Amino acid sequence: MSEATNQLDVLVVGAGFGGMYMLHRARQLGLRAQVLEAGSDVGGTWYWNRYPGARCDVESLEYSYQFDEALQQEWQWSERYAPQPEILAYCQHVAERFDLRRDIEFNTRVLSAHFDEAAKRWSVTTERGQTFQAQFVVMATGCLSVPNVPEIDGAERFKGPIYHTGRWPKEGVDFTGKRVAVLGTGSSGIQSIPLIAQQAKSLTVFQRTPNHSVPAQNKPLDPTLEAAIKKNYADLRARNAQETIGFGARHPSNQGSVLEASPEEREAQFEYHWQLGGLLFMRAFGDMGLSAEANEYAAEFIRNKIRQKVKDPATAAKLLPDTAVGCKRLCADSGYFETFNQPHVSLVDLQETPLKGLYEDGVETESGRFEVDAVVFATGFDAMTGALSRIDIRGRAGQKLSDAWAEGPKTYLGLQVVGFPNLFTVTGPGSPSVLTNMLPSIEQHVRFITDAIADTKAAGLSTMEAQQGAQDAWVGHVNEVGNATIYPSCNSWYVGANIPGKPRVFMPYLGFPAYCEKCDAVKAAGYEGFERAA
Ligand code: NA7
Repeated sequence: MSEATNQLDVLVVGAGFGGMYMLHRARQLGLRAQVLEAGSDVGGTWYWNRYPGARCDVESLEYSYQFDEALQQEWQWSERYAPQPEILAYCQHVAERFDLRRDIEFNTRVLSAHFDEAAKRWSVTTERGQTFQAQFVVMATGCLSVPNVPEIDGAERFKGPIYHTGRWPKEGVDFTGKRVAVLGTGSSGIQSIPLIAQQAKSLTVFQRTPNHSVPAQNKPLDPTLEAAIKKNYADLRARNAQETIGFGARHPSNQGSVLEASPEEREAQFEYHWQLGGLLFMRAFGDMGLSAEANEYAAEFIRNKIRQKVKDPATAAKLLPDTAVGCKRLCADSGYFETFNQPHVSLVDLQETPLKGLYEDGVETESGRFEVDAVVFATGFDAMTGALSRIDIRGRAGQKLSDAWAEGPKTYLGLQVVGFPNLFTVTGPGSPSVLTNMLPSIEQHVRFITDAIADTKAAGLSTMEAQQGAQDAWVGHVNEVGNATIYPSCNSWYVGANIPGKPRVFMPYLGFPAYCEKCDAVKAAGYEGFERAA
C-alpha cells in the first residue's frame, strides 16, 4: 500500500450522488479523500436500476445537484421525469466535470471497516484484498442498494433466466416472443410492467399486495418552464427547502382537511392533484398523511380510478389497495393499470393463491402452474440498513454495528452511531432521506459531514462521536414523529417489513426543514450531542 492511501483523511464508500459530492466537497476543504465503489462506474441507484421504464418520481429540474450554479445551468433534461439512462449520463457528466474518477476505485466492494482505538483510525478492507487506513469513514452506500431476492423454493430448478430489477443487465433484455412472469408490484414493477408487456408474448404479474399508483403525467420538458426556473434556480431551491419533502414547491399544496371539505371540494382537490401526477397527489389535503380517516377518502378516490381504468371487474377488484395511501411509497406510473386490459396480460393474486415456488418451466402457486420463459423479480430492496449490515463494521471494543442495531437502527441524526467514532452515514436511518427529494438531503448531509471533519481537524482534535443521551433522545423523537402519521401503518420497506426477520422500526425521519434547522443548531452549538476528543 502506498503511503498516500495510508494517510487518508476520509474514505468514502459508494460513488452515487452521495459519494460523488462527498469527494468533491472533501477536496474543496483540502481533505485527502478516496472513494471505493462496487460498480464499474459512478451513479449508484441509477447505475444498477436499468430495468425498462426506470425513472425518477421527483421532477428532473428538482432531482439534481444545486451546489454548483454552472452545473445546474448547463445540464438539460429532456423530460419532466428523467429516465434512468439520462440520470446516469448526468452522474457521468458530474464525474467528468469535477474530475472525480481519479479518486474513485471501481469494481471494489468493501468487506469490513474496523476502528483501531489506539491509532484512532479506521482500517477498511475490500474484496480485492486491499486495506485502506483513514481517519474518517463515510458510508454513502445508499438507501435502496441491496436487492431483496426472495428465497423461493425451486428457483435453482427454473430453466430460464431470472432477473432482478435492481441488478438489470447492462446490455438490456429482449423479451420479444417470450412468456414472462413479474413478481412484485412496487414502484419497480409498476414502472417496468407496461414496457415488458409491450415486448412479451404473454405477461403474468404475481401480486402479493396491491399498490396505490397515480399517473406520473410525464411529458417532454417544456423549454419555457426550464428557462423560467433556470433564470432564478436559487429561488426554487430555497422554496423547496421549506417543503416537508424537499420538493414540489412549484405546485399548490392544499393544507385544508379532507374531513372538513364538502364532497365537491374533496373531488375537485383530488382530481386536480391526480392531474398534477405522481407523488404530488399527496398535496391534495393537509391531513392525508396524518389521519387514517382522512386518508381513506384519498384511498377510495384512487380505487375508483382503478375501477374506471381496468375493464375486467374481477381483475380490477384484485388491484384495489386496502392500505393507507402513502404508507408504502406512492407509485408514479405510465399506463400501469391499463396494461391489464391487454389480452396477453394477466394478474395472479398471491393473497388468494399463495406462491409455492418456481419449477423447471415456470411459477407455481396453490392454484396451479404458470409456464414462462423468464422471471423478473421486482421485489425491492433491503432498504436503509441493508448495505451497512453487509459490511463487517466494528467500532470501539470490537463492537459490531449489526449487534448495536439488532433491535433496529439507532443513530444520532442519521449521521452517527454511539461507539463508532469518525464513522458517518449519508442519509442514514433516522434522517429524512427517502421521505424527501434525495438530492438536497444528500447535499445537506455531505455539507454537515465535511464541515464536521474539517472543524474537528482544525481544532486539533482526533475523534467525533455521537453521545448516548443525544442518540436516545433523537431515536425517541424520530419514533414519536413517525407514529403520529399514517406512514408506519402498513408492511412497507420503510419499516423493514419486506425482509423476513428484520426488526419492525420506522426508519426515516419525517420533516426536512425541521431536520436541517436541528443540524444547523447542533453545529452552531459546537456539535452539540457529539463528543469531540484529542
Ligand atoms: P418495493 O416497493 O419494496 O416493492 C417490492 C414488491 O415486491 C412489493 O409488491 C412486494 O410485495 C413484492 N414482494 C417482495 N417480496 C416478495 C415475495 N417474497 N413474494 C412475492 N412478492 C414479494 O420495491 P421497488 O423496487 O418496487 O421500489 C422500491 C423503491 O424504489 C420505491 O419505493 C421508490 O422509492 C423507488 P409486498 O408489498 O411486500 O407484499
